[in-house]
Amino acid sequence: MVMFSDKEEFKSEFKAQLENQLGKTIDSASEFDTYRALGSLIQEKINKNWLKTNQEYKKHKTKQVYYFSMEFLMGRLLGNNLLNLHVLALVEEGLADLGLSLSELENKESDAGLGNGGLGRLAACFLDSLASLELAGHGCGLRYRYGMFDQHIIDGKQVEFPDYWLSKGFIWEVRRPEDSIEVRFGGHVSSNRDKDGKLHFKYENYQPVQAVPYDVPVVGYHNDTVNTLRLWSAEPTVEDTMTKAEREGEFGHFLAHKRSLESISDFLYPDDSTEEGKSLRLKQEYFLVSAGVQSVVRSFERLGLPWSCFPDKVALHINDTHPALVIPELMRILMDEKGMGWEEAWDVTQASVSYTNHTTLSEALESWPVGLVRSLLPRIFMIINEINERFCQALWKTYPGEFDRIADLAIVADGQVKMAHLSIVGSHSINGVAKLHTDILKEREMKRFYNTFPERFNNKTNGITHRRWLMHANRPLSSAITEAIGDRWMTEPKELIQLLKYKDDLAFLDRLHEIKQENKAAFAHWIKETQGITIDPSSIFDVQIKRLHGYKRQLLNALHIMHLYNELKSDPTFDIVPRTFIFGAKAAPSYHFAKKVIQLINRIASVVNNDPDVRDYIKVVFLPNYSVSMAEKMIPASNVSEQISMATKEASGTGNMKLMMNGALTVGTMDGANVEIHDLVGHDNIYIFGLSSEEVWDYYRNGSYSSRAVYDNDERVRHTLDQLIHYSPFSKGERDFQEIYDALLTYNDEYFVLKDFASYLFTQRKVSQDYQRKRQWNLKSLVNISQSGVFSSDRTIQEYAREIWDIQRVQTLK
Ligand code: 26W
Repeated sequence: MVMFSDKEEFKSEFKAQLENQLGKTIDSASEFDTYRALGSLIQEKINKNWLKTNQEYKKHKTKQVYYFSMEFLMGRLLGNNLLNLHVLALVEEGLADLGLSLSELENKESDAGLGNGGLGRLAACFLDSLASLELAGHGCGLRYRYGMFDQHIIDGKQVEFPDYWLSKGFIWEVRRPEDSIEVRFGGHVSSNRDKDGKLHFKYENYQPVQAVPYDVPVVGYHNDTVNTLRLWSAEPTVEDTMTKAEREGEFGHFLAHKRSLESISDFLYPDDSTEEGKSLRLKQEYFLVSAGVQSVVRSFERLGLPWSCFPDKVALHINDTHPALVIPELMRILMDEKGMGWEEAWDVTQASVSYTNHTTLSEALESWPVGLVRSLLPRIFMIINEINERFCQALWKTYPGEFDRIADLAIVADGQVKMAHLSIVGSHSINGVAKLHTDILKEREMKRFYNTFPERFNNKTNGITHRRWLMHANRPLSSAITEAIGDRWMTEPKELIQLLKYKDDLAFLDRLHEIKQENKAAFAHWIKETQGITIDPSSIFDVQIKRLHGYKRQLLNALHIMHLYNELKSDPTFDIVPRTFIFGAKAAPSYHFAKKVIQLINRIASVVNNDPDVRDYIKVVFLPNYSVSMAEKMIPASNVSEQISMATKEASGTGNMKLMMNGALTVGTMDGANVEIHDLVGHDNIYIFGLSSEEVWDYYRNGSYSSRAVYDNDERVRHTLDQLIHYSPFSKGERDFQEIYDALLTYNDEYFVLKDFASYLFTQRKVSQDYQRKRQWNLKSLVNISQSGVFSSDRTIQEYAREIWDIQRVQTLK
């Protein structure tokens, strides 16, 4: 589609938009006005293809994938939409003619921060790849009024503020009240048999809630595909409101009632690793699932096909277990509303649903108390029980007398509904997110399920969209790549491998270096403007950007910086390559230990950055409120990527891929997708350290790890740890970090931080030495960029499309 025939046409349409939509001129409009006008102008253009895409899908009865996720961490959309629509340069130049800067306008958009971290951002990358590959795949999520909390650092500590991202409106969404769906909670279910002996269920006295969809277009790259991200918002139904008002006769009651229903889509739970078991969260999950599945069933019915065709036309994917109620909800609709029998409904459900597991942390495994599920979702509970009964009976046939095994696999046990078990039993495909992670699922965490259903398990190593994370975030690098190898890599990211031709080309390696330096200078400028901190672009930019969690071991990084500080203080001739340590990390508000680590990092920053003896050599910056848009500024400027989780715990990681693609070198453990990065780039182009997964398991098995022994034997460890609690620049004589000290020593260091300390130090020294050998370093960086195409989410999505969803590219759109 040609959007604007040239720059002049864009300029006049843009000016007209400002006048007609906002009643402003270029001179009277604020920057936000111009952002809004530009956004709506682009949205109007998108609409044509949006309609056309939907019509084509309908006409060809194309199989549709619905990606159900409690999180979509979309970030900003303006820049990416312009890129995908092929008008980025034209718009940028047009705006410049009018005295406006596109990047300034982009900064006016609030991040759509509807996710916690990896899982939510993966969902967003997947949507971009689906549309870009002309695949019919849509997102199904919640329209939280408050997204991921806004993090402030006050007195060195994390303080959470609400993220009211909708305050100035979300220009990309379209409210579609005509597609609203009723979702029901509570009440009672009664059953009766008809004259043929068939059971019928009657659901009464329930609380109805209206689910109103807000659709966001998902624009494909240089094609005409526009898919949909459908976000549901909770509202009271009109009838319910009227009867309540009538009955109670008081306005206050009505308002309270309205608020309580709306609260279902009020906020994103800010915890990405511990399952809290709160009833509002269960309401959110069922609300998403019920609205989504009902609306999918509606569209399927419009095709006029028999129900047995449902799995040929629909794939329902669940992003972790949070939307696992898709399984009983589809069963409910097929049986209670469409009159299907159990077996038939079960076959359709199982053939349609597939499930991705994103973590093996036991505290993250969702389970709901039976009493809660029964009272909140009585009919769904009956169906889950029946699924469980039938599953256990089938197990009994295969494994007669094996009570232990059956109890272990049951969906309902010990008064809990186990969502992972429900997801596995109700899906035809179960995947992990990196090779190592999938092996751990098969051989350990889900071993008994794997033995029962080996054909269902498969791996889909994660990926990231190279359009947002390279083409848009790092335009200078992107141009240099295109000058060198042409532009095929943009649609075939594996073509980045062609860059290896330049491994001996000094001029090209220098060019890479210059680009990195320019990005670092721009980032340093941004830090100065926003944080008031001066950082030196000639120092190594070392970044650790991810949620704060014990297993991710930001603490290991922090202890290393304390150690460097001590070395510099005790030996002024200590040979050190200047480094800037940059952190971005949010802690779950209830995760006390993680918050302590944030406080420690901020304490280290204030000590190090203010000490004239060391501040020219090391700097520490903790950037508050890490987000997608901040990541886009940091990643292109990074030299070193910290991926230092305790082996076995990081399912995949995706930040590791973004940083690699932008030429940063990984310091990492053999965990998650680091293993695959290592296998691709080779040992010389990555800095691997620490225990392997096998070694971690060995320690678990023989219980022989003693952090106290490490402390006793390693003077560096002892000195650094003592500084946490004894008088030191870091403790300031207070007990702020006692808990960290205790976790490491009294509680035997759950994540092997001390065990890996020596190896980490050694590796970091090597990093510093290597960084000084510019040519070799640039070569390593080149190898990383060259090999990063494998980690494009286009590759990942092609695998899902072929091996799980059975969908093909929609060529008819061309
Ligand atoms: C119920 C609380 C809760 C919420 C979210 C538990 C667990 C989660 C997610 C599964 C956590 C998560 O985001 N996992 C991350 O998923 C990424 C995408 O697959 C991986 O790259 C990360 O390694 C994994 O930690």
